[in-house]
Amino acid sequence: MVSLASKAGIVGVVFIGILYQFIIKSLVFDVLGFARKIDSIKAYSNVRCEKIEKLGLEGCEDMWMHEKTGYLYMACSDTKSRLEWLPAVDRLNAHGRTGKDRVAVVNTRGSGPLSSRIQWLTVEDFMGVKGVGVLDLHGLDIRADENTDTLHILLINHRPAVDAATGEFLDGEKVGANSTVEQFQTVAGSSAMRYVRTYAHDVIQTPNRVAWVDDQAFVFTNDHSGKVGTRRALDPLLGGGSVGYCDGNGCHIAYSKGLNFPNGLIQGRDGLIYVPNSATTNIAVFSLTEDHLLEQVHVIKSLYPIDNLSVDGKGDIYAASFPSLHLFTRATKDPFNVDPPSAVVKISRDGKGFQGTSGRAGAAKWDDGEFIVEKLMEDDGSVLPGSTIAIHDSQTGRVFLGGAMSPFITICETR
Ligand SMILES: *[C@@H]1O[C@H](CO)[C@@H](O)[C@H](O)[C@H]1NC(C)=O
Ligand SMILES: CC(=O)N[C@H]1CO[C@H](CO)[C@@H](O)[C@@H]1O
Repeated sequence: MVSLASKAGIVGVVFIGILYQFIIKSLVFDVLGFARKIDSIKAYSNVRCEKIEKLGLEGCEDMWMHEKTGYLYMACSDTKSRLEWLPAVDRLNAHGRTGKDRVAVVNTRGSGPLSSRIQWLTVEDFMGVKGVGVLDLHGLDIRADENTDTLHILLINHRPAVDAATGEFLDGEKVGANSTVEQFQTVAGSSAMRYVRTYAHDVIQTPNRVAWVDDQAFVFTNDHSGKVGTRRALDPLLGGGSVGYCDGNGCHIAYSKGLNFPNGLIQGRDGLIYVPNSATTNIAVFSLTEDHLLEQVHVIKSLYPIDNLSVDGKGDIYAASFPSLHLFTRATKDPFNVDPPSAVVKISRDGKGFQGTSGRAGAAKWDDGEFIVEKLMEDDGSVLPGSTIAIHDSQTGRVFLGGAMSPFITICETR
C-alpha cells in the first residue's frame, strides 16, 4: 500500500484535471480517507481491547481460527524484516530479511497467561530457498478435516528469486519475488507442521491470500498486474490484479477484469468467493463455475477500503479496514511511530444467515441477499494495530487483530 499512495500521488498530478478527475476524487476521499472523521474506540462501550506486546507476535499479517478448538493460527514476521521484504508493497531487499517468519498458534480459549498459550510451529521436511527452510510469509488459509483435527495449511511464500547458475539472490527491485504457495499439514494444538508440497506456477505472480475451495483446490489473489514495472505502478489508476485457481493438475487465471488491489479473499459458507479490492471500497462476490472460472454475482459496497476478510463460525464475514489509508501508508514506512486508525466491519446477510450450500463451491443458491455492512469498532490508532486482519470467535465474541507491519496484535472483548 506504500506504493498505492505515493504512486497515486505522482501519477495523480499528471492526470488531474484531465480524464481521471473523478477517480482521483474517489481515491482521495473514499479510499485514502482524507477528511474522514475517525471514532475513538472509547465510543464503543461494549468493546474492551488489549494490546499484546512483547510476546513476539509481530508483523502478524494474516490469521485463521479453528472454530472447534479456538486455536488461532497467525503468519507472523518481525516488523524490521517486513520493512525490507514485503513484495506486495514494493519492499524488495531480499538481503534485509531476518529469516524469522513463522506461524504462531495461540490457544485462545485456554486459561493461564497468554504467554503460556503461544506456540511457534516448527517446520518439518521443508527445504525452501538454498535449502535453509526459511519461509517468507504473507497470506494463509487452513482447511480443517471434517472428522479429525488434521489441518491443511496453505501459505503464501515470497521466496526471493535466485540465479540458477550462481545460487545468489537476483535483484528484487528488478525481478520481484519468486512467490509460491506452500502446503503443510498439522494437527490442531500440535507444535509442528509437516511440508506437503509447493505450488509454483507462471500464474502465481503476486499472490496475496489463498483460500481453499475444496479438499484439493484453492483460489488466490494476485494483488498487482505484475511483479515490478510501470504498468504495476499505474495499477491504482488503471486497476490490475487477478484471481487464480490451482489444483493437482495445475493453475490458471480464473478472473481478471476490473480488479484493483484484490487481496484477502475468502470462500464464504455459502460457497461464494468474496474478493475485497483494497484500492476501492468494493467487495466483489463470485461463484465458481464448473470450469473453475469465477463469475461475478454481486458487488458489496462498503464505507471503507476493505482489507483481508475472515468468516466466523456463524458464517458472518469480518473485515479489517483502513478508515485512513493515507495514514496506514505512512505507517508502513514508519511503523514504530505512526499508529494508523483501523476499523472492523461485519458483513452479513440481513438476518437470514447463509442460505446453506450443497457442499460444492458456488453451488449454493444466490438469493441476491441484501448484505448488511456494519462498523463494529473503530480506533484512531491507540489500541488497534494498523490492522490487516480481524478474526471473530463466534463462541466467545472475541475479536483478534493483526497487522502486516504492526509490532503487536490486539485482542478485543465485545460482550
Ligand atoms: C522459483 O521457485 C521455484 C520453486 O521452488 C523454483 O523451481 C525456481 O527455480 C525458482 N526460480 C527462481 C528464479 O528463483
Ligand atoms: C493476506 C493479507 O494479509 N493480505 C493483505 C492484507 O492487507 C494488506 C494491506 O492492504 C496487504 O498488504 C496484505 O497483503
